[in-house]
Amino acid sequence: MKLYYTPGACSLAAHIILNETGLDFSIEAVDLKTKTLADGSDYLKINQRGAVPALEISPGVVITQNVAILTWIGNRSDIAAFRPAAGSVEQARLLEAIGFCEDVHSAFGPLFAPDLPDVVRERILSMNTRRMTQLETLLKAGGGEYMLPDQGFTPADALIAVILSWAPHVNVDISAFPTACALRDRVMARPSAQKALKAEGLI
Ligand SMILES: N[C@@H](CCC(=O)N[C@@H](CS)C(=O)NCC(=O)O)C(=O)O
Repeated sequence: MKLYYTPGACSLAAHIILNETGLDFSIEAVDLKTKTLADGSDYLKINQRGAVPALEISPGVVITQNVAILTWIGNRSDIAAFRPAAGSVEQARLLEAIGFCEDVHSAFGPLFAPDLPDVVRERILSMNTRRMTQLETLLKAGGGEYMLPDQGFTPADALIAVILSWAPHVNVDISAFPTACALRDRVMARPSAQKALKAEGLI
């Protein structure tokens, strides 16, 4: 199995979850600006949408989108919280949480664009505050430790932690959301996250 990633991008969540599972995998870096791999080859031939993560699950078979990749990895792990039974409420809750992470993702991702017009930035910042308020409310209601407190640590926690780690890089102050910040810090302190950060050259 090979994870296509860009250091610190949302692909870091799959990297953390792969480390949690102990499954065998390799990683390959993608330059998102040029859409190329380190050897200069064309990443668009691997994922025509040009985004990370992408996961090669067998030679020539690639899946994309965090929700599919995290689910696929979880289903191959022996961690119960990563692989709720098909059709169960727990599975629906996990997919719902990952979907909400993607809502938060879209309130941070566009802020990386260097040429974002002020009016658009203001719109996204306002959505960002709305999403962060929703996240903080959700976490507080559940005791604050995990996005899905009844299910424990899940891939949704890894994904939200990675997304929240972008805040300083896009000059967004999220200190008004202490429960979310604490979750981010707890996830990033896990050995699986530290190992992934090191492998991606971020620490
Ligand atoms: N919905 C996608 C989002 C993926 C995404 O936007 N990835 C970002 C990095 S965090 C990316 O590759 N952006 C560059 C691009 O889309 O060209 C998913 O869940 O995988």
